[in-house]
Amino acid sequence: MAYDNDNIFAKILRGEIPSEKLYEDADTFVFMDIMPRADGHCLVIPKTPCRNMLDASPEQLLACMKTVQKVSHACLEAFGAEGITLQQFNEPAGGQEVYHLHFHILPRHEGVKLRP
Ligand code: DGP
Repeated sequence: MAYDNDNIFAKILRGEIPSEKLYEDADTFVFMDIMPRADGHCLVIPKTPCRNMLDASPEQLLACMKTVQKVSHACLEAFGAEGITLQQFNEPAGGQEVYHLHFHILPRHEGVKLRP
């Protein structure tokens, strides 16, 4: 499937719409989810165009996963979390709503459910 340059996360990367940035390096960008399902719910995205995991390059996946691990450790400390749930959706049938590859980092506490 084609990549749409006007998706919301592409606009965030270009600075055309604001976001609450948590972390950035040469290859990835991390910002808070606008509809958090847990305290500290954030999104890791590659800086280069990529619709989702199905068309990602190995380099994009590696860069994202390195950042996921780094930011997950930071979330455990910053939010006193006891665990992390990692979510990632692909295509409409897979639950994807924004068509730029992203990984949800959800800090978790024992016995606390994710918000709907
Ligand atoms: P999904 O593609 O199903 O992973 O859902 C997209 C996620 O992106 C959802 O958790 C809400 C979040 N989101 C959508 N629009 C914006 C936005 O403009 N800013 C931010 N920070 N997050 C957004």
